[in-house]
Amino acid sequence: MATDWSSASSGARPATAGGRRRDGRVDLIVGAYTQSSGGDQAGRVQIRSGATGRVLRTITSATPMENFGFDAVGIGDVNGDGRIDYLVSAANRDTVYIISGARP
Ligand SMILES: [Ca+2]
Repeated sequence: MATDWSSASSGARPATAGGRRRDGRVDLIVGAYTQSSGGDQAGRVQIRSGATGRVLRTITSATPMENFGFDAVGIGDVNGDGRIDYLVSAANRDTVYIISGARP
């Protein structure tokens, strides 16, 4: 199945989110570091289903020019809660976030 990443907005950079679903597919994490819904070029990331491309979760920066999502990747379950966690960089702040896979 081909996935259209144009809906992920500008600066889209997909990577595997880690972990494998029961159907054998892996979800994707898509960083859109120039996306501006939370502030001018604040950036955002989306977790998308590897099976359908459907958005499972969106995390949006509210810090203008942060470029959140420049790098985004699944890093396994680092806090032991059974859910895959994520590492996301914000290029213009020299900051790296570790984000829990648990829903807020
Ligand atoms: Ca976890």
